[in-house]
Amino acid sequence: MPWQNTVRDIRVSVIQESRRLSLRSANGLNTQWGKIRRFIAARKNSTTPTPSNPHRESEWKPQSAPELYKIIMVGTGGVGKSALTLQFMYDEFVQDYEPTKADSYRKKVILDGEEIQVDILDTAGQEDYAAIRDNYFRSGEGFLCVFSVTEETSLDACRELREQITRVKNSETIPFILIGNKSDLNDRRKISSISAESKAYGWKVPYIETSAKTRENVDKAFFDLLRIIKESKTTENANKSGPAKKMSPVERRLCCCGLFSCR
Ligand SMILES: Nc1nc2c(ncn2[C@@H]2O[C@H](COP(=O)(O)OP(=O)(O)OP(=O)(O)O)[C@@H](O)[C@H]2O)c(=O)[nH]1
Ligand SMILES: [Mg+2]
Repeated sequence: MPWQNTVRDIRVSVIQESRRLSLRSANGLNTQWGKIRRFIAARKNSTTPTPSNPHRESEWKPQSAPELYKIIMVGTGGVGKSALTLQFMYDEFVQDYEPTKADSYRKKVILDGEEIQVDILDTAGQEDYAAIRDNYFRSGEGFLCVFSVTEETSLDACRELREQITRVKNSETIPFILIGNKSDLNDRRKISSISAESKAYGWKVPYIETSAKTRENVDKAFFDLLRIIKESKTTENANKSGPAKKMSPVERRLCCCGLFSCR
């Protein structure tokens, strides 16, 4: 029957075509697998370690980013927070007074032989911005609380700010330095070094007198705070890892066999 022949011919050609296709895709797959296998082998044997090559991980020493230290400048308006920050950042004294809203700066410095990155948040001293202080304070690791030695009320403002900081951070031992700025204006001085020192002593924090104008003690103020932050980070990390857990003899045995976590 002619139509039966036609159907048989179609069936044969379909079978032939599908065999040809499956052979081709199998070859293609083989080729792909070959490529992938060769790629993996090459990566395994590669002598140049790369971050994405897990097989050379032990030899790969990535350049770790410098550790970040977050400093916040606080103090009432006009005491010299911005002037101190700009002197530390760019070695420049800004004579004009322009009230700050909030400015942040970042600088790489060498702290006791180790490169670190300092983030400085220069906050607004003006009362208009007092409501947003809590949010800033939460992110800070250390505080330079600045008052002007020529302005009596500015030291009282530091007391209030310290209370706010210790409340927000829920800690009395937060890295904090009391800064008496404008020490170059000695003839206009209203707050003696002794009274500021005794205030700082009561808070168990250091006291440093600075001048953003002459640059006196500017680096000292920032670097002393960075050292205190460093110490506090070290203590925090040590506390996190906690004291070595005492193991029972059974646990010790299991630990030796790898059946119990030794940490
Ligand atoms: N003589 C002298 N003037 C200073 C010193 N530090 C700051 N000033 C001046 O005091 C004024 C206020 O300084 P700023 O640094 O803008 O004060 P601030 O604390 O940032 O003020 P806010 O941004 O409003 O909180 C400016 O005219 C500065 O030039 C200093 O050590 N000595
Ligand atoms: Mg300012």
